[in-house]
Amino acid sequence: MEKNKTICAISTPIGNGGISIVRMSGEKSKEILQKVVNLNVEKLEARKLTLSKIKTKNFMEQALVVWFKAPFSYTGEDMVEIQCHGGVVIANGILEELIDKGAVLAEPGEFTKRAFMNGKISLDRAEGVIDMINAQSEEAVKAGYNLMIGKLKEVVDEIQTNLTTAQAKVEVAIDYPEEDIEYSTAKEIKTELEDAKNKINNLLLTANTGRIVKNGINVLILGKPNAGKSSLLNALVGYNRAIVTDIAGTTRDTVEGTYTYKNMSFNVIDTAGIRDAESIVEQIGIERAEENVKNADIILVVLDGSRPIEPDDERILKLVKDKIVLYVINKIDLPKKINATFDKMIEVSALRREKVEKLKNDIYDLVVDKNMLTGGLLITNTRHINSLKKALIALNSAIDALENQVSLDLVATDIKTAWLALGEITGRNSNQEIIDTIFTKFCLGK
Ligand SMILES: Nc1nc2c(ncn2[C@@H]2O[C@H](COP(=O)(O)OP(=O)(O)OP(=O)(O)O)[C@@H](O)[C@H]2O)c(=O)[nH]1
Ligand SMILES: [Mg+2]
Repeated sequence: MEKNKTICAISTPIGNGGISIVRMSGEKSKEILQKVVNLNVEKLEARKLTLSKIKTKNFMEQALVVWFKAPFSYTGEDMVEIQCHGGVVIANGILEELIDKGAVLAEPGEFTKRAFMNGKISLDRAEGVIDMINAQSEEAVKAGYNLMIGKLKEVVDEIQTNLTTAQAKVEVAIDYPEEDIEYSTAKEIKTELEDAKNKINNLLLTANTGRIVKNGINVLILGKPNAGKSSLLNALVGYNRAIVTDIAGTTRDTVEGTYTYKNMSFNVIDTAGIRDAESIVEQIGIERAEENVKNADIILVVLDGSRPIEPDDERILKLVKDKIVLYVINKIDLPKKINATFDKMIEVSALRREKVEKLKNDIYDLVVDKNMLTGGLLITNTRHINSLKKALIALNSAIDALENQVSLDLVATDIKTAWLALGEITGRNSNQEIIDTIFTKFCLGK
């Protein structure tokens, strides 16, 4: 990224629509705008839409233009937005014109990256922006919003204040080495550190819910051939996603589909029926099915209700122990022959789409901790989890050193380490590589 270049990009999706927005940010925004409009840009009031003709190499357009004066813009720089008629040709033509007049095409996420670089938003808040855009469910939007408006930053700043307070007390004690650290001072330091620790632990408690809110809940379907797994996938996603036949061994590879239920997103994975495979292709499919077990948040073990439990079923029952499992007795429209009951089970007919809503509700209840979905802050990002854990380890070590009166220098070092780990979250002290990786996940024009 060249900081002083003026960048531009189309911020709306490419395609036909009512309006497209072309954005520009940097020192030369206004100067470049002047070259494409037929009004005097010096007379433009900041943040006010004005209708103007736009002249490009090959066509004229009429559009709304707005300029933002630094630092009162998204990026913190002078910015221009051109709201033109939707359509690939118009937006591209205007973009090319801006480039021709001196702007350069922005990299993905560069507007937000500049906002971060110019101190407009912290790194975690920028990540909230990506999460909002990529959200697959309303719960994911809520989580992204909280991050974007700075709820995590607020807590992280508070924890860092705890640490700074503790650190100041440690430093004073270090400066007077001839006296033993007073009991009351040690206690005050410990209180700050414990307070910080509690806040971190509370954040980490939300991480599992945060993960499933952001990425969706992984629902894995396992069962012997012909149990009706693919039919169940189709019933859940609401259309014929997977091929269904009465030939055992129809599904060879994993097939994925998604649905939303109660504002959460669910990723369903249908797999090859598990049995002693006849072909190598089927065998590989079965191995894939088995590999998916560890990433599943819940496993639906599909059993054919019109047949007794068979050795192939038994193999699956062994595979899923230690996981959250819902036993789905399928084909209840046929005479019941199955001779087993399970703690968590549901009877359905995938073919007739019967009890599908109840199934969705059971899945939801088994996986989602509703107390966590009260609109509060959730930790949704592995990067944040890692930094919090790093800070926690350092804090435990600091508390340990303090309690055992090891050395105050050690306490100070540990507190510093914790402080730095937390600073990675907000970007107070993140390295450039991490920052670059975060922003490349953005889309163009944001
Ligand atoms: N009567 C009845 N038949 C069903 C039901 N669900 C599935 N079937 C039938 O069972 C057969 C197998 O269904 P699939 O969904 O392909 O089964 P599968 O478990 O995916 O099978 P593989 O991919 O071979 O492992 C098909 O003929 C389906 O129509 C049901 O609820 N009732
Ligand atoms: Mg199948």
